[in-house]
Amino acid sequence: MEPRVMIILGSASDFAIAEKAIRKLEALKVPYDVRVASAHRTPEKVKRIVKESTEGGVEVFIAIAGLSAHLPGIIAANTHRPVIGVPVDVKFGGLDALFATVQMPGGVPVASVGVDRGDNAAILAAQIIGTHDETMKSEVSSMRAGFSSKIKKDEAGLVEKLDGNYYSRREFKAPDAETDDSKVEEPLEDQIDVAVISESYSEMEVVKKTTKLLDELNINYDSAVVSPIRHPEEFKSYMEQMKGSKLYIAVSGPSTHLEGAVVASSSKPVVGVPCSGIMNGLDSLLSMVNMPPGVPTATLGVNSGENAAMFAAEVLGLGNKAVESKLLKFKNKPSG
Ligand code: C2R
Repeated sequence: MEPRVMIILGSASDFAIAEKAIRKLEALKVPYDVRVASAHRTPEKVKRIVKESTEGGVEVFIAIAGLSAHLPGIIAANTHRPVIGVPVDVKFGGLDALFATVQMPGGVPVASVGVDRGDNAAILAAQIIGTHDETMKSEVSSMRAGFSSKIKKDEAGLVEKLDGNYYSRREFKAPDAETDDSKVEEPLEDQIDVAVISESYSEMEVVKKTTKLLDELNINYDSAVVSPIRHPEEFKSYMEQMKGSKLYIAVSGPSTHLEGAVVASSSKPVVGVPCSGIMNGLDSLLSMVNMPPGVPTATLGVNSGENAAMFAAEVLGLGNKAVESKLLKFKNKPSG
């Protein structure tokens, strides 16, 4: 069995976070390997692992590092496969590692998950592999199907503890089934691979950076402005129309409700681009990246529309040779 996911730790001291990833990869039946190598202490070892793993068929890299986390960036510099970074809380609640992981320059994306969220990195890796592997896709969708029964059980346990005089319980009708967009009966004739969604025209400049590069990379996409807060029904019907797409890119402003709504409606990978409406985008970045366990967002740097397109190409390139070779040509072009 060859590893499909390569986990690299900056130090053995990050192992508690790696264990969370390992447990999820085991549950989702994804073959993986685990190595310790540091961009600061052993850069040649990092390069060797990344280059040989890429040639050997590893599909996704997970880089786990704290402090000045340059490891994910160095991995991304040496592969055209998707790299997921997990910032570790060693100091400052992990903010130092988060910024180092997520704020990559244009052309070299690292998708960050929340601080210490090794579990979400593993789920995201499985979602990425699921874009071209049906078995993996259904593993992720069965995992998500377990959310309803878990929440029902957790709620029942909590309700048992409530005994206030004014506590009065109301009964509700059974909810509709949660969405599962992993099953599309008929592949659409003019299949859209990527849906680029934003919630307001204020994010249009960032959206344009994404769609321009998707065009250059010959990736077919749809692009729409739909707000799940202002027009929830319109949002629902757009997601329904796009359910054949392989992944979503959510370009999201303050409070990032859009990205949260897309993640809630889909078991496919959701690439998130936080935008700098207020607080220079810090609020958007933090609310986007720190998703709860089970529902990751592949978060890129603030306003990094271009990196969203590059990351999408890395993901789609796993199952599409034409996208992969276009991406390789693009990456090898001297940059200005
Ligand atoms: P030690 O416990 O080995 O001193 O490491 C590691 O990921 C760890 O969280 C302390 C922290 O330093 C981090 N580290 C990096 C890198 N190498 C080690 N961020 C790197 O290359 O980016």
